[in-house]
This record gives sequence, structure tokens and C-alpha cells, in this order.
Amino acid sequence: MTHPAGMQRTLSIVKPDGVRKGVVGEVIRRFETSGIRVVGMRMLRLTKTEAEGFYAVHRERPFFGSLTEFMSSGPIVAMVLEGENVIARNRLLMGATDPKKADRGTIRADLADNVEQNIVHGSDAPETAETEIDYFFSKLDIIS
Ligand code: 3AN
Repeated sequence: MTHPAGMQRTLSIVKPDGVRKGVVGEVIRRFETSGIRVVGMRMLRLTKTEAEGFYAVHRERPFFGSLTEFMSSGPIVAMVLEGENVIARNRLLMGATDPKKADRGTIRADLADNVEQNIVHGSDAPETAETEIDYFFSKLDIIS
């Protein structure tokens, strides 16, 4: 499939804290307001093993056990976002990993409680975006 230059896809997740707080709509509104298109979406609950697979790059980190426990603690909403430069734009909307350090007006500054339970995930590079989208979505699940 061909895309205009600069067009990208990224994986976004509203984490279990975001679903529990009822801010799924608020997160999507922020994407849509900034011109980012949702081209795939599903709600699911990860098993601990599936969360460990998704966060495998962090397996040596001290917070790995707690993070994967949290990520499997309730339903999440996984989305494929599409737009020009959407990987970086989504990261800007999300704000820094630690909500205390995130700029005002970002999703994490406005909605998150702490560095682990920080409402959203977003892929950080084209290669990780591709792997992460494939973790949750088949080609047929994504609108082109
Ligand atoms: P980001 O999600 O901003 O890309 P990463 O990739 O460094 O941040 O971390 C992945 C996830 O691990 C974060 N979203 C957060 O839930 C958790 N995390 C990161 N740093 C910490 C930490 N110091 N303590 C607990 N959890 C953390």
C-alpha cells in the first residue's frame, strides 16, 4: 500500500487506568481534534503473559513485574492512529512518561496519576510502531 510522503501509523493504547477512569472518549477526542485519524480500534484484556510479550524490551527493568501486572489488570483500548508524522505528534499529545514532568495540556499531565499508571502508550519509532501494531491488529482490522 502506498501513502503520501510523511504519512505514518502508530499504536496507541488507553491503558487500564484510562478505561477505569472513563477517559477513553477524552483521549480519542484529543486525537481527532488534532487531525489524527483512528483507523483501527479494539478493546481487550491482556493476560500477564501477553503484557510481558508487549513490553519485552523492558524485561530487565525493575518495574517490569509491576508494569505487566498493571497492564493486565483490566481492559485496554488499542488503536491504530494515522496521519502525517503521527508518531511524534502522538508523543507530544501524550506528554512525558512521568505526568509530573509532562507539559500542561498533555494527556498525561491532565489525566495520569503516576509514571507507571500514565493513561496512554504510544509507539516511539517507525520500527516499534510496526511491531506493536502487528501485536494487536491483523491487516484486515485496519481501515485504509
Ligand atoms: P513511554 O510510555 O513514555 O514511551 P517507556 O517506554 O520508557 O515510556 O516506558 C514504558 C512504560 O513503562 C511507561 N508507559 C510506564 O507505564 C512504565 N514506566 C516507565 N518508567 C517507569 C518507572 N520509572 N516506574 C514505573 N513504571 C515505569
